[in-house]
Amino acid sequence: PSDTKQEKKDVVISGIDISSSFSGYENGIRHKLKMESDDRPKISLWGILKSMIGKDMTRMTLPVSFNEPTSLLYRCGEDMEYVELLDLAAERSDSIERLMYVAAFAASEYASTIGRVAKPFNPLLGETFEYVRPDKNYRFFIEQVSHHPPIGAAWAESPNWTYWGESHVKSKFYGKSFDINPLGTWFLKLRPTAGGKEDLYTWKKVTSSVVGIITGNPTVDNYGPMEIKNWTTGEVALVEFKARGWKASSAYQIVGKVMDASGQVRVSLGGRWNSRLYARLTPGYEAAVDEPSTKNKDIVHRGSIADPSRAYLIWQANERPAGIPFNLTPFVLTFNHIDDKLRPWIAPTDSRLRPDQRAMEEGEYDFAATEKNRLEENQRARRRMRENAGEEFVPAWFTKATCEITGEEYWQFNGKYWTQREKAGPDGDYE
Ligand code: CLR
Repeated sequence: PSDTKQEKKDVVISGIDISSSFSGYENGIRHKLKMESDDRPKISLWGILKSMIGKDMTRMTLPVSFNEPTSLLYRCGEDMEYVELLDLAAERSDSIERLMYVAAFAASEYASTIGRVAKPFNPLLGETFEYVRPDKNYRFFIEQVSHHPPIGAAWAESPNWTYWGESHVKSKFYGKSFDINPLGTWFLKLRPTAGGKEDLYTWKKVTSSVVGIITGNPTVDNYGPMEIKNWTTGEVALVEFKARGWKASSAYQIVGKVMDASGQVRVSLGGRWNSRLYARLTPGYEAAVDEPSTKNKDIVHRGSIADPSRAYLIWQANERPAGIPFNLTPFVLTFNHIDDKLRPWIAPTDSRLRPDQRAMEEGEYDFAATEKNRLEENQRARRRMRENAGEEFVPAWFTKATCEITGEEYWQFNGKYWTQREKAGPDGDYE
């Protein structure tokens, strides 16, 4: 299924060595789904939704044709699409430049929301998803730790950084729009390759919203302020996602600034979350940063931003080839891939083993619907059994902890997933 062999990189380990988790991924990623196109029935969203005003997404029963073959666990894993920005950040010796790339990373995940007005599957309690990229030297892991409300605890690692947080969204259908409010805080520990202190950054995700439901032109918009703070240095980046509004020109727009610990602006940011982001050195003042008219506008900048007279391209969205079923991105379609090498390594709780999501991506919508019902019935039965026995669900791989630096709660990964995986070996004998 794949032509790109993923070779182990010669990694210089400044932090964690994750290469022991590469087993199973030898065949590389897949580049397409089995199915050529999704011939889902086109039903009006408003026709179905109009009776559900005031409801949240988890309480809505929608025909499976409104689903896409992803889940909220996969949607969180999509944060990994542009992790190169974190490696770029770690390589910068100036903390303002590091923060600039971290802000670009925090904004980059929204590019994948374009053209994806579809409901991801709701993960089952205790469902897990692991995703390892030996070619990019990172590993990602997430566990569904609560069902109502739906909460996923995520933990990703690479030698230069650790990224973790709670994927917890509150959603509500208001009639005019369908709003999704992320509640959790995201943490990033960066280990600058030049040495020195580790940086700890935190931020919260912005609001996502499906607009244009009534007019029959549903679109995902992402809007609101995002504050990315470096707790080690006191520096802050403010990034504003502009709401779509009436004018086409404000669609997808981002404006922002990176400030030093005394609040002085050092770098101005601008661009669009669906295409490109630019930065300009603006010591002591703020300036609008827009797409330059030069022919070099597509070359991503990888050095220091030294020249205040020009804007540098710091992030560019990946291509979205037309014709991928469900409008998926080439990145997310690699998630549900499983082959004979990988199968024996993954946990029995891994999302790749969900028959309903598998059926969905293969276009067997009726089977997907009956399997989804069966799994959810089983989940309800397990919950009743727990209740009768007076037990509570305990996540296998995470525990609640409080961050000493920010004072906020987070899900601490116990790390055992990867050691268990290694111990179990290719026979896949988890406890
Ligand atoms: C946005 C980026 C965040 C993580 C995240 C969480 C929930 C996702 C949201 C993202 C994108 C929009 C989303 C939402 C859940 C439901 C909603 C997929 C990925 C869709 C568009 C709602 C469709 C509703 C109907 C078909 C009724 O980091």
